[in-house]
Amino acid sequence: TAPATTVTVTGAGGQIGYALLFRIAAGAMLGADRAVRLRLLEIPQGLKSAEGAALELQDCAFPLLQDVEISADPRVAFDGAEIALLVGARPRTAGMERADLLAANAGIFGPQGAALNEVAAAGIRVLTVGNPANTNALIASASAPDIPADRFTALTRLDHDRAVAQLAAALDAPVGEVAGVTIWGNHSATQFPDVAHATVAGRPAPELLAERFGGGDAATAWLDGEFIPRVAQRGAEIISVRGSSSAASAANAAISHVRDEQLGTDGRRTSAAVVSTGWYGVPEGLVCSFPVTSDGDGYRVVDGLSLDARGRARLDASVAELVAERDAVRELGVI
Ligand code: NAX
Repeated sequence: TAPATTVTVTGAGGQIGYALLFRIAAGAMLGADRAVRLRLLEIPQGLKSAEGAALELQDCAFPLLQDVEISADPRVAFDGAEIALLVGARPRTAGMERADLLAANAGIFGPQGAALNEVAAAGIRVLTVGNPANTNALIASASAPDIPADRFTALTRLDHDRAVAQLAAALDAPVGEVAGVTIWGNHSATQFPDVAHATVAGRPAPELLAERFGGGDAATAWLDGEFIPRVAQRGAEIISVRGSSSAASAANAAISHVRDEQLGTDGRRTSAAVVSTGWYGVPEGLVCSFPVTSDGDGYRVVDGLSLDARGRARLDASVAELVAERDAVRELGVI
């Protein structure tokens, strides 16, 4: 049997952590043949909650779970890590400006990036879930100069899966028949969920939407007026209905993201935020969501998909937000 894989989860005492740990330990992320060693990072006030989760993990007697360690020190929790899920972040509180939020998170993701640089395993891959996810990933990557930038990604898979589900529902099709959806840009309200190259049961989604809504213009009106806002604001919808933010679906998306990155997608396209090297005109260095595939050794951006004027404008608007976030972080002297 292969040696156990060391997986570090930050914010492990939070609600996404609670929805994530048990599935990782059960083999949902790396497969039923890979043992895992869990390292949980929390801040002091979150340690008890992480300890409680660790007790329950023990009670599950997962055959794949080799051990669980908890720490409030990133250099301990990231020691030997092969996969890191950066979930813990500073949430926006009332009256907090964007610059304050970026600064508070820079104070988390900067030191965590530096600790990863120092103590993680050579093959480390890092997924940032904590918001603002794209820019937090950028900060972590910039703070880890010895780790190749393409090892850092941010989660837009939840947005992707939401888009797949909404498209399937609109066309009354099984979700498994939907392929080729893309989330472009920032994991924020400016994101662009794009179905221009999507297919449903092998047929182009734009054609099916035109049939469903009675013409191409009506289909575009639905995309702009209902589909995109629904997907982009689904997080707020969940909060208003559930009373707290998405947790199980976010954990599920994080697991799918890492599983596809580690085990491959068999040519299937998905979405992930990766460090741009200039794809689709997105400035180099920004952590931006793109269409990606994985061969089991990290994500590769699918280049050369066409964007019409409407799509280009939407991507440009989201990229402008990423540039503004990067510039704000630069002004703070963090990157
Ligand atoms: P919770 O508040 O339930 O849990 C966060 C946990 O992180 C807490 O236990 C806290 O003590 C811990 N923490 C805070 N600072 C830390 C640090 N420096 N080191 C280690 N741990 C630290 O939030 P939860 O609902 O679990 O959400 C976690 C993050 O995911 C939030 O930033 C949230 O905005 C983000 N999300 C991102 C999504 C995405 O698609 N990218 C979707 C879901 C979610 O909204």
